[in-house]
Order: sequence, then C-alpha cells, then structure tokens
Amino acid sequence: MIRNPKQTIEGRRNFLKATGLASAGVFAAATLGRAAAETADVVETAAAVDVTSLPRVKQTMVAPPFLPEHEQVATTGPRVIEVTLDIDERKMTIDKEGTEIWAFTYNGSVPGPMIVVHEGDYVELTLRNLSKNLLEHNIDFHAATGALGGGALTKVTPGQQAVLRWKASKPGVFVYHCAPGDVMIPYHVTHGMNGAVMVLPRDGLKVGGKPFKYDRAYFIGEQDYYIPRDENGAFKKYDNAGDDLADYLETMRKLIPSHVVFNGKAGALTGDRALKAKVGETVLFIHAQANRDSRPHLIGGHGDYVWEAGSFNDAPDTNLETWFIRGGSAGAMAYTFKQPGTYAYVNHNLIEAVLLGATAHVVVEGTWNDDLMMQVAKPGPIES
Ligand SMILES: [Cu+2]
Repeated sequence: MIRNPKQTIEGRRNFLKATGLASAGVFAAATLGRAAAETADVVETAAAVDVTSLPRVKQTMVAPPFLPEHEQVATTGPRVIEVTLDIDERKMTIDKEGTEIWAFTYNGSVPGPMIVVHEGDYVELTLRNLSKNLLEHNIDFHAATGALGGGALTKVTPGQQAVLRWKASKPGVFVYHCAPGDVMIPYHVTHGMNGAVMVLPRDGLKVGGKPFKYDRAYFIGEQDYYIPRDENGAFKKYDNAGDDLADYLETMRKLIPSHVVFNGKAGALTGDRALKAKVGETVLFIHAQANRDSRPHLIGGHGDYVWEAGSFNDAPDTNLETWFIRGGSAGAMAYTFKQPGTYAYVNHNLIEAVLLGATAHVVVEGTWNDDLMMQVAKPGPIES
C-alpha cells in the first residue's frame, strides 16, 4: 500500500494528541498506543459507499430512561440517522443528602440519551461542546468501527463541534463514552459521560427464530461515582467543573465507589420517577455500565430473555435470575410482567443496591394471579 507520508505523520500526531499519549503513562502507551498507531498508519480508505443517495432522518434525543421514537422492524432500507449531542458540564446532586458532582454529560443527563438505529443505517452525529464548558471532550462508540470508536475524530474544545458518521454494522446494544485520553478517560466516564446505542436487526428482534416485540423499553445507565471526602469525612464540593481532578484521581485509584446509582443519582428511578408497566406487557430493559461490572436482578420477576453481552446476533439466554453486565458494555433483558405491584430492579450486589443507590422501581398495574402466588396465612403467632 502506498501511503502519503505527510498524511501519515500528521495522522499519527493527531492521534497521539487525541489519545493523550504525548504525556501518557505506561498503561496508556501499551494499550491505546497500539490502537492509535495502527489507525494512524492507515490513511487510505476503502471506497466509501455513496451515502448521499440515502434518505436522512433526524432522531430527536430524549432523556433516559426513555428511548427515542423508533420502529422495531425497519420499514425502509438503510438511512442516515442524524443525531446531535450537546456536551454539557453541569453541577448535579446525586443523592438525598445533597452530595454534588460537576458531571460531564451528553445532553444534560446521566447517562446520555440512547440512540436507536437499525443494522445498516449510518449514524451521523454532530457533537457540540458548549461554549460555557471548560474541558475538552469526545465520544467513543463501542458500536462503531475504527479510529478509537470515533474518539480520535471527535475531540472538541468548548465552542467547537465535530461531525462523525459511522455505519451500524453490528446489531446489539453498546456503550458510548467520552475518552479524551490518559487519566481523563476514567475521570470523564465516572463523571457521567456515557450512554448507549441500540442497533436493531432490520427485521427486528428474534427469539427461537420467531419475531419478538416489546411493548415498552427502558434505558438504565448504571453509574459509579468516586466523590472525594474532606478531613471530616464529608463529601467535598467544588466551584467549577474539573476542580475535583486531583482529589478524584486519588479516590478513583482505590476502586471504591462512593455511589453506584441508576440514571445519574440515587432515587432517579423510584417514587414519582419509577418505571411503569402493565401485567401482560413485555418490557425491554437495556442496562449499560461504561466502567464497572454489574449484575442486574428484577426482584419478583425474571430475565425471560437476556442478551447478556448485548449482541442481537446471539440467541438470548432464558429465565435468568440475575445476569451479568461487563464493565464497558450494555445488555438487554426482556420480561413479560405477570403480577401487579412494585418491583425492585437492582444491582444484586445488594450493598451497592441499598447502601450506594443502585435501585430502581417498576410499578406494574394489573390483576393478581393467585395461581402464581398467594398468601395462604397472614403473619401471626407460631401455631403449636
Ligand atoms: Cu468528556
């Protein structure tokens, strides 16, 4: 392959800069360095498909736990799906005690909004780093192929935007996250800067070779935070985004999260904000964890069908009690509710569920089925 040396050097320089390798430590050099070098060497591109002839559609982003409007079975051929994500550094309160973090967000929410497309579609993202922000950011799509998932092509400083187009070639659910290089990667991801993409097969989900539809879908993004404490043990507060960097690196290094929460803060999906469903409805739960392992469990229900590792090309597991979400991945679970009531959807590390915040509620309406369960005798004195 004949390469343009100037382009190659420039490309490598840009990639080194983008991945933070100019000042990176051994770990980053050994991992990201290889990926950057390989990518930077390849400056010739295969003939791109002419996407100008494809229909284009804007997808309106909505805040989790909801998903954007979408078809489960595509009624058209491949399209270019245009999405815009605004990077918004904002102070958020993450528990009822008033603990704060200057979160790094896509569109103001933790997690960022879910993008839903079909296999063969192109995602065309406009990533805007709002002028009010203080830090550089980018985006790495695990669903995309090449250039660090797009991270190398989307690094934007406050006031800048970049446009990235990538082909959705793998059906499944996938994490996306900020990855600006070196220590800023875990720092940004554990400040909430992550979300998910769902790439549906064009003909929809299948179970046992048959079409499978859901009545509702929810996106649960699990977030670990590492909030620094002061000398009295109280969580520290900071004036600006990024001010917590030195302290946060110290707490992160110990790998002991101060909070493990769903959708940005403890209680984000309970009480008035609980998820809703009806008996007989099939609900798809997409669970993402961009950094750390998790083990979702629906108390009083099951994982009827679980695409645990997220690939829709694989047959789902059935009837799981608890399933595993690898840190840096998303998975999907479908359950058809059979009893009314309030279900707890938890990370079944119950310390994290109860003490650190990883609990959601699903309020289900409908008629109780005595055949499945009934209280034969109310609690009372032990009968001799
Ligand atoms: Cu970022």
